[in-house]
Amino acid sequence: MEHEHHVGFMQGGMHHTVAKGVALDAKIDAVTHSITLRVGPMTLPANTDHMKMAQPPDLVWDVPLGGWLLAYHPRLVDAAGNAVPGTVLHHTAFWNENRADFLCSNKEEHIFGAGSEMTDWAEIPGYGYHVQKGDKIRVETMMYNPTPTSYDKVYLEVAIPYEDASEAGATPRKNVYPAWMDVKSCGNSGYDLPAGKSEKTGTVTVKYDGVLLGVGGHLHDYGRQVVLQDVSRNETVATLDAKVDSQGLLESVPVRLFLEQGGYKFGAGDVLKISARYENPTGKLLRDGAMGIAVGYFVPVDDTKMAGLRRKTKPGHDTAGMTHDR
Ligand SMILES: [Cu+2]
Repeated sequence: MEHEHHVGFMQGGMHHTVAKGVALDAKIDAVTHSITLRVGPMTLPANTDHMKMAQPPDLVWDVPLGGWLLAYHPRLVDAAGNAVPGTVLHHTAFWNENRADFLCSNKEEHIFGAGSEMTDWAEIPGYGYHVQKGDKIRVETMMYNPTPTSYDKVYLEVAIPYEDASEAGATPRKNVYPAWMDVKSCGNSGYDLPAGKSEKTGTVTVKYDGVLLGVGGHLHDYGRQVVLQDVSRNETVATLDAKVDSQGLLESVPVRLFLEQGGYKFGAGDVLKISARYENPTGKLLRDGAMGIAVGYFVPVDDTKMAGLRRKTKPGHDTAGMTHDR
């Protein structure tokens, strides 16, 4: 099987210094049915951008059970357990190396992501992301520190409630597939952010009938708005206006749910258009400074069609701590 370079969410084309001693630890609490992944420790000097910061290597989590991952609750803490502001997380991205993305088969299935806004992915009752025991989840994390305070021994923790299908009394969930609808279409997500106002648009084509349960957005600092449209139906699915602070730094992007209407219907062949608006007040082009992604959960009408997205683990990707220099 030929080796393909995976198209990274964020590190494609970049050459970062790799931070030493950063490991991935997984703790499973069988009583509360929650797994906590912990990436660290990381040293974050004050006033350091993401290009200059030494970055954690890609780390791989071996899923210890078959069943469903239900939610993702990220937070940043120091060695003493004190909260560290989310603003130092440039972003983290989880990828299932055993599956292809349903919108962009050149990419691995991107199951979770968060940036400075520390998006909490809440559980949607009745639904979950299906995993098989031994699935390899690659965790990419990029840090920065725009604040005047240095942070030492920082850990990124992500709590993941789960349902173990092998347990007596386990409640099967309906499968959801994370949908990353990107202004870069199926290419690398990052792009150069020009000074001033700018807008970028891209399209992706849905290949399956199904519904979108809801949609949120992923932007970087100075991002203002994400719009998702179904061009084939001439409809606007959602317009998401970001909350930013007085400097234009990103605080949050809202989430729109379509649960009450049974989800927003997509048909196989529908072309989706994504637009991201930015207002960069710095007066300079920020290299690889922007992303614009509408993110939602997709539920196909016929789940059996999604089995074709499973693939064998690529050779050379089974070692925690390996880095990808592209
Ligand atoms: Cu990003």
